Amino acid sequence: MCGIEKILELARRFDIPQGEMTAAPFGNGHINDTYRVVAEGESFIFQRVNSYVFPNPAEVIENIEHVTEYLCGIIDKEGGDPLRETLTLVKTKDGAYFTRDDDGEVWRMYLFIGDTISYDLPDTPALFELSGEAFGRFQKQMGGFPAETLHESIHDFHNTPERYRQLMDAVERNEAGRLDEVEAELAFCKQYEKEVCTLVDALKAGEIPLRVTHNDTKLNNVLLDAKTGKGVCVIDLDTVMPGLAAYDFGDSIRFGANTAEEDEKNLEKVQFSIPMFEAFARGFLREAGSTLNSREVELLPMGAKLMTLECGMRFLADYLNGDKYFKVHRPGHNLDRARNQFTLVKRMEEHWEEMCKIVKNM
Ligand code: ADP
Ligand code: GN1
Ligand code: MG
Repeated sequence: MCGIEKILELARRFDIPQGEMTAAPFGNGHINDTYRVVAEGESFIFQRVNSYVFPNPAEVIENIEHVTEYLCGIIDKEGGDPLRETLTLVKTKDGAYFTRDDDGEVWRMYLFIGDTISYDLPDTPALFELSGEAFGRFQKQMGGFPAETLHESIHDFHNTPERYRQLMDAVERNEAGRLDEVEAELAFCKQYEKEVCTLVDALKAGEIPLRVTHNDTKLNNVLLDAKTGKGVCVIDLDTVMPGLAAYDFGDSIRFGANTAEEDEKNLEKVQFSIPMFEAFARGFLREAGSTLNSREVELLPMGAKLMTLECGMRFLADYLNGDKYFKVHRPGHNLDRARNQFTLVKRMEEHWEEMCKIVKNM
């Protein structure tokens, strides 16, 4: 993290009121450094893009520029408010969409979307249904976007067999010397060596199409209206890339149908909530359902299972690599997260028939 003085100096390069200005850390993201800047009473989100995670931050911002411009047009046509319903990048005084600090790190700014809440646990199925609607709508709105114009901001981001391979690489290297602690977790992952290929195999076989997807659809990446709870804006567009519908559906379920937070250490609290699953599926399919084929719908529960397993494998690999990717706030944080995700996979398996039936009946 940088000192506040330095952040204010960087923020002043942007085309915002230049009088009294404050900055404070904001939100619970695992990747970027996020601050709320208040300039003469007007709020902005100011972020240092994580250059370890995104080796080419300029390309990430170019993607966001194109995606938000496109969404702006769609929202306008639908009679909505583009300044509230999608992110708006703020330009620097020189007309650029980002600036670099002395270390070469990239900083960008967005309009702050006020009177909204982002949750780390959904309060009720009704609220989670609204989040499902928001991500389903995002997928529908992006339906006509020329996918080939997007940079692949992280190569093989949700390629689950590749994530499995990266975990095995991390095991091989044992960089942080932590391998002895994770025997049980590794044995758990190895049971899924074949199953991790299910979604990419369905894509290769032509059963399901590549779409423009968000790829990071956790609940705190959608802003909900503070009064009505309605989904206002899908944020965190760094990973918008070609992907599968099951990725977006699955990642939301991974986060929101867990009865505990993602890093809860008491694994008895980690249960799979069928009412949450059902509510999200209803909201998501209400918006995106008409654009999905029957095999895509059928594979949504598999998306939930594989995104949860994959995220657990990513946390575990990062633990073995010495916590370089995800921000950690305590020793063993990534291992706690991995154990939590693997417990959730087990819980999903206990509810598997029910999950498939719910989706089928929709
Ligand atoms: P990360 O990639 O680290 O998760 P995000 O872009 O998701 O970073 O931002 C972190 C948090 O900041 C979000 O969860 C949300 O609470 C808040 N946030 C981000 N953008 C905005 C915005 N434009 N308006 C209001 N809050 C925002
Ligand atoms: C990261 O950026 P954030 O905190 O919304 C990660 C996701 C993981 C998630 C786990 C770019 O999401 O892929 O699922 O943490 N984002 C990136 O909480 O790797
Ligand atoms: Mg985020």
